[in-house]
Amino acid sequence: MTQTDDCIFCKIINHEIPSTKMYETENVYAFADLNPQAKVHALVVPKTHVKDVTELADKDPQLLAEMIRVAHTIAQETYNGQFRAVFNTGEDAGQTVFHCHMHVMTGEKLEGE
Ligand code: IU
Repeated sequence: MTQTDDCIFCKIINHEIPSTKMYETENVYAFADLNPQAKVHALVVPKTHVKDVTELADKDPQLLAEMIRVAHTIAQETYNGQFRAVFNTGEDAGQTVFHCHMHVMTGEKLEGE
């Protein structure tokens, strides 16, 4: 079994599990979070399996930059281009799915910090 065989986000990227697609490039997939914390809440994920954003930054910083551009595009398409981006990194920080993902919240004026 490879690392990706039991990864739910790899299955979403491969369309083995359905998702509501919000944006896609050759390297990045974005879909609606099932438990939205804002009017628009996307999960932006690299199509290659890396466990978190620190691994991605080490292995492929350009792909990390592409994820930011995808977030900006989603925010432009659904709101005024402004968005909140969160990477939960590690169990103690609230990461529950160990395939790197950026929470992108937008679509409204957000409360809090
Ligand atoms: P976290 O940063 O690992 O805690 O975020 C995981 C997110 O993935 C969380 O917001 C879930 O609602 C979301 N999610 C999803 O949208 N679809 C799924 O099948 C699963 C989790 I599992």
